[in-house]
Amino acid sequence: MARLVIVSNRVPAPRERGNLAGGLAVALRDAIRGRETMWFGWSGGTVGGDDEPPAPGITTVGQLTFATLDLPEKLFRGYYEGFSNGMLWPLLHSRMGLAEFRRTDLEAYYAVNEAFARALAPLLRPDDLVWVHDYQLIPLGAALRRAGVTARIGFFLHVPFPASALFLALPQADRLLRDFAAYDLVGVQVPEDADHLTESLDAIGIDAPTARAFPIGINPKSFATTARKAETGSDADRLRQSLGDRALIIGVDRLDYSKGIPHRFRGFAQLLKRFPEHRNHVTMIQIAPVSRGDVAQYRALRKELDELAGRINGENAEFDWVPLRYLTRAVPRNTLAGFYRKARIGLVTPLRDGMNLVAKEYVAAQEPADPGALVLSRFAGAAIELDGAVLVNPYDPDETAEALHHALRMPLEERQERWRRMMDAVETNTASAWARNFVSALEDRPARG
Ligand code: GDG
Repeated sequence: MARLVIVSNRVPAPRERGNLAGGLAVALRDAIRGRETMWFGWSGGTVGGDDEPPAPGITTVGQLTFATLDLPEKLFRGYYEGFSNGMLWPLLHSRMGLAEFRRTDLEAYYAVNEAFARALAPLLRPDDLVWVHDYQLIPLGAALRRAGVTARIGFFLHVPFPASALFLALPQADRLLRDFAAYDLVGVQVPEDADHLTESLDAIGIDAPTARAFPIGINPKSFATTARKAETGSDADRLRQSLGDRALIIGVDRLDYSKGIPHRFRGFAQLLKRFPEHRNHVTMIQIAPVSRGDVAQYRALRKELDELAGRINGENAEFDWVPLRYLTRAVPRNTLAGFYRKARIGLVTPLRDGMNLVAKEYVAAQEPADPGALVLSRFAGAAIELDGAVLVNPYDPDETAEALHHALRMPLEERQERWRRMMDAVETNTASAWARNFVSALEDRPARG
């Protein structure tokens, strides 16, 4: 079996390496099992000055080798906070108004990708399968080719790809698009992203492999087990006691403007205003761990949410009922699973999202005999598979309020029927199926060497 080489901006932290606990690591666990694998990426550390980064640190745990690179502080800022998160993230989520372009950031982005390639190329063998992840590393494939790498290289974009009229507003968009031609396989979440990418490539006449949709998923069996166990845990117990017999609505997102959290809060406020029969009978909890707190747009969002949550509670609370509980801390994964299971409604309303795994986790966590309902944005990749959800346009708080009202009154039979349909999808497109399908599609590509 060919060796698998995974490249992502972040690699699992040393303490997670034994059991691969974090996001992408969980998804890749099955693809890695039984296969010699190297995982290459940024170490999480920076070094002073603008110098060439030191040689990668290499550690091996069983069949898995981690190779991680420290990055020069200044380059890192331009690459990560500047171009990746300050420019590409908003652009790829169709939020050009939030994007900030600086030529120096673009150059840092390319310089880091070149540094990654210089450090990685000597570690590669011609028959490796190299799998590059996400928008921080679009130019890596081309940089590896320049360094003489002939191995098969695939790229997967975890976030959406916008319509070409929007993408082509990016300064030097053609340079970035040309980089896709170095890959043997390009994967995106849903067919719409593939169409959009093709449209941009065609617009400037680039012959790159046709992008294909590989919808990412979770491991529903283990998540359901976690949720079932957590249901009797002390956190779920405290939550239950604090709610009394009120229905729970849950939202869980990194604190990110793509997730539509302010719109969601307004939708909840509209529910209380327009359908007052729910007042004092429903409580919403929003878990939104702070993310990218060094980027100005994220600080502004946090401030907006602080004010909005304060106002909604100020205007609606009773002396014995606080309608909205808002936490900017992360909660442990098993606690989260227990909370999903307790919630009558999962409220997932991104303005734009590649897939959205929270929607799938909420479904997997439900009790089959008495499942909750999912209210889901039609602009999440997950909406294509989860057609048993109540779909909303998240920009309209009234539509969200109406969907919540409908979901809160949904009869058991309808909830069961919708849940079964969603669970079938979650059980089909699992994390392991995603990884297996991508790796085997890459393996099917002819070698270049
Ligand atoms: C990107 C794309 C795509 C959240 N809060 C806590 C917590 N989480 C976990 C959730 C879920 C994960 O974080 C978030 O995943 P999403 O898919 O919802 O969103 P992004 O982080 O934006 O991910 C997205 C994904 O990549 C994969 O390709 O689906 O579209 O944007 O697993 O449960 N986990 C814990 N505590 C929290 O407070 N433990």
